[in-house]
Amino acid sequence: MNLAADNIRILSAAMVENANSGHPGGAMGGADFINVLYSEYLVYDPENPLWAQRDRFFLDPGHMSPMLYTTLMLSGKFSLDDLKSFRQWGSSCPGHPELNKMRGIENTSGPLGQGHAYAVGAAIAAKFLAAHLQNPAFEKERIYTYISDGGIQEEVSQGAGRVAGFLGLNNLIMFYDSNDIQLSTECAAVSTENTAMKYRAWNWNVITVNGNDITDIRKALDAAQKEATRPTLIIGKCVMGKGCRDDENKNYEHNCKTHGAPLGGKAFYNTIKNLGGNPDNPFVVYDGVKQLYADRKKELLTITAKRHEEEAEWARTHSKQAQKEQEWFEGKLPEIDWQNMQVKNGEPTRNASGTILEVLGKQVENMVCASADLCNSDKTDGFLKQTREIIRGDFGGNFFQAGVSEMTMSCCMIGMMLHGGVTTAMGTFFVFSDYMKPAIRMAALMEIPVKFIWTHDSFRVGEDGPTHEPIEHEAQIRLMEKVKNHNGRNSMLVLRPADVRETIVCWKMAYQNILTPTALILSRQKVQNLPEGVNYENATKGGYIVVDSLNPDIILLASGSEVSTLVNAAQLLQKDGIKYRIASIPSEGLFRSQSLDYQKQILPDNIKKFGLTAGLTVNLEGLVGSDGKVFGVNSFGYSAPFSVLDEKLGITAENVYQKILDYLKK
Ligand SMILES: Cc1ncc(C[n+]2csc(CCOP(=O)(O)OP(=O)(O)O)c2C)c(N)n1
Ligand SMILES: [Mg+2]
Repeated sequence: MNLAADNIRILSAAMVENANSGHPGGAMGGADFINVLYSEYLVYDPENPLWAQRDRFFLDPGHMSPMLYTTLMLSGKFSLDDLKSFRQWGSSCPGHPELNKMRGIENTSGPLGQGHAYAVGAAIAAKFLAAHLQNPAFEKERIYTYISDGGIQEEVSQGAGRVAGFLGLNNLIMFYDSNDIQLSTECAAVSTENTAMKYRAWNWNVITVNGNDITDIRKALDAAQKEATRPTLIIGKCVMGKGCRDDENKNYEHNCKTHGAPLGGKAFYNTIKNLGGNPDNPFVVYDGVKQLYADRKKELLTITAKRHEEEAEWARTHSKQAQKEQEWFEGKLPEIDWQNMQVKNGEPTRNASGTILEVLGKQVENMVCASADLCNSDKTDGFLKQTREIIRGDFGGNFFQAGVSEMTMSCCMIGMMLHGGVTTAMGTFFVFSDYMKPAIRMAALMEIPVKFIWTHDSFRVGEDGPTHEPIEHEAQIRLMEKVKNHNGRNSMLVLRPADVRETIVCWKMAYQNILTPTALILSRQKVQNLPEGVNYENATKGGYIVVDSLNPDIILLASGSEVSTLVNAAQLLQKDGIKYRIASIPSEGLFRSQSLDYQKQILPDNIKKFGLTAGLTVNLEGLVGSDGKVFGVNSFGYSAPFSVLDEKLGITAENVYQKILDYLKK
């Protein structure tokens, strides 16, 4: 076992040296734990990486990727050549691990703190599936995660720790690589907290061990596996850069310098020698280590053969649930009768979403909906009405009360989907999407189709004032529509529907989008329905005509509630004999993905265009063209009733009409 850990250390250091960039120190300290985990504890099927009830390992400090790649290489998922291409163009070993379940990488990691929070979500998913499918196989599943000083310090760990303890996630086992060193300083320079006491206060089982001692690690893992009611934190006191020697062959352990740079020349040579390797040919796997992992593979094949037998037996006696399980893991969702969805006309679009969520709550058994303590405001309580809350000891509900922790909620929902078998949506106020952005970005990068339900979408929040009034948020989030994911798609779908009927179509798109995250941006205030005759189905093109005339003099365009403001302003134009077209653009990103022909059909070049937005004018500047005009709100909002704000900020039919006339006169 010690030979294997040293082998992981040698290979990790060699990968970084070979790439001439990377992080050797942390990986070398963590080698003992990851070796014990993969060679003795983690239960996975060497022949089926997607086995639903496999144990999962979520790495938080992605910079320690060399130890993960190396261990996965020993487990047969990577080759030595892969390790040699670490951090190079096209390599399967990018600098920080990127989601690749077929190769045993359960999550993308790098932004510290998020990785272990996904693990909390995955542990919830495992318990949810055990309860909802009544399948005991999910009770055998363990979620392991690995956190470091950086993750412990990141704020999201506060939410993840609280949630895991509160829900009593005893299927969650977290190893904390407590090496007292971080990137630029020793940990003592920034913290004196008692981490063990902190986690104990959150209802965790906390065990402190020598993180480089195999016997200690085994004992802790054994105890963690037996824990019946709490998540376990194993605080492993690890030695940063274990085995490292410097240029002069002096001890180079416990040193920040090994955090993020190759050991370099002489130091590398001395270190590899010290660890028993050959500095001139470090990319070698020792025979004994090969044997260790070959033996483990055999063992795993026996373990999983037995497990698969039990599962097959269960499936025979529970054919309906087995069928469900398969569909849930394939991501198949029940057909929803969107055509006949009933919503109340003239209501806020958040209310329409609430009504839709009632239907989803009734019909989508494997859906988990969450809210960050705003369910009665963001209307996710429509969903809650149909189910009950997930609580400690009862995972038979479908609603996750995340508490006031938007980023934790986001990570948990992403983690549930990384686990598989569930689909997720979550609500909060649009302005607080700021607290979620790091997780939104990761969902977009990993292509996880979570749904974000953001209500209170403009200054029309009103009396609560500028702290609660999103101004720049639509522009911010629409940037994600412009970023392509690695499959060439818009990395996110962002929809802001114009009225309750368009909300149905947008929710349908969100529901059916299983390739990227989707955002629904919804109004707090009532929105009048668009005129009769609108073909709402065209919203699936991202932008479409809602009112038209022959040879229009001007095209008016907007998203969300401003479309109906345009409809009212246009009625005044009519009196002046001005002919207009009104386009609703719920998603510029989706609209720009249509054929150029279609785009020109809706927004031809030779007609003047006027955009209206309750946010930054940049929201629509790309749509109106260089001679177009956008009227919007380019300052923070104010505290006042929203009808007063409408007047003061000029988002009224009368004022917009005047602005259109001014523009036409130019
Ligand atoms: C959210 C976030 N902030 C900052 C960083 C940059 N960063 C990478 S590792 C690290 C700290 C490393 O300390 P630790 O987690 O203890 O890892 P070790 O030095 O022990 O390898 C920092 C600040 C990051 N990756 N993510
Ligand atoms: Mg550290």
